[in-house]
Amino acid sequence: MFVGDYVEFDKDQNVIESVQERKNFTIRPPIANIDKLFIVLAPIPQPDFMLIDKLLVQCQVFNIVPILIVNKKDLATPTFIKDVESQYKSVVKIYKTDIVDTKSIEALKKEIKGNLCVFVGQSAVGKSSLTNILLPNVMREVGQLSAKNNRGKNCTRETVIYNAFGGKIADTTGFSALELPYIQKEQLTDCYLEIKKYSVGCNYNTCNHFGEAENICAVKRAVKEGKIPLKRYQRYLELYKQLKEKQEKKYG
Ligand SMILES: Nc1nc2c(ncn2[C@@H]2O[C@H](COP(=O)(O)OP(=O)(O)O)[C@@H](O)[C@H]2O)c(=O)[nH]1
Ligand SMILES: [Mg+2]
Ligand SMILES: [Zn+2]
Repeated sequence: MFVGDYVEFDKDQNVIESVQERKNFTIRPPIANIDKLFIVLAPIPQPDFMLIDKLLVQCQVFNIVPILIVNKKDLATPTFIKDVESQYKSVVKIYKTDIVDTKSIEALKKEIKGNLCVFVGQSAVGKSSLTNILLPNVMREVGQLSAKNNRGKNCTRETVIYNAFGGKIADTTGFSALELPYIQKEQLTDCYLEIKKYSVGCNYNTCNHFGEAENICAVKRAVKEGKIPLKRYQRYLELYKQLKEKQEKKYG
């Protein structure tokens, strides 16, 4: 059983009779039937962009719509915002929020309607704070940034779903690391939408978009021309390598 499961419940016997088929589920955080993932990041703590990329891959694999929320915009420099936007604006809708400027959070309500939405992201980026503003009647525990290392501690211990704005919101335990879902390395291209877009121009459909020469690989050309963000491409290569090593270990 997962949080988010739809079940047949026998009220008289007080037992769950069956669990309906899941649209998707993730182990970390443990939750089923997610429609939208609200991926929260902030200038502090410093974003783990690899984590964000992995979450975006997870969304593609599990058929979840990702939404990127740049929280603590009150603390963000224009350079920071530009960096995030230049990396992600072509693949995911981005909202900029600040928990004091509650107007900035209004737009999220429309995204929630009709969907089970889950806040994810590093500890202390403001997931619980955002949930508290959206759900003023259920206060969630808000953590403090640790002054020592600016990393924040993990305050939210369980996953709970709330009804709101014609949809559902779940606040989860934060996490700092994420295993990629089990996919073949070849599938990774499809999960990086901007790479997928340009890969149709590669000369061979077996192109892996790293070892090939630029005149053969349209992805490499697009990176060179700045059409694919370099940092995203570099993390794609890193993930590709990780998946390759995993597969070789398995079938070694
Ligand atoms: N300046 C600023 N601080 C925020 C904002 N959102 C959250 N915080 C602070 O960041 C810290 C961590 O927030 P919390 O909601 O517990 O993060 P979570 O671990 O992601 O649930 C708390 O001290 C919040 O008050 C924001 O928009 N601006
Ligand atoms: Mg929290
Ligand atoms: Zn290629």
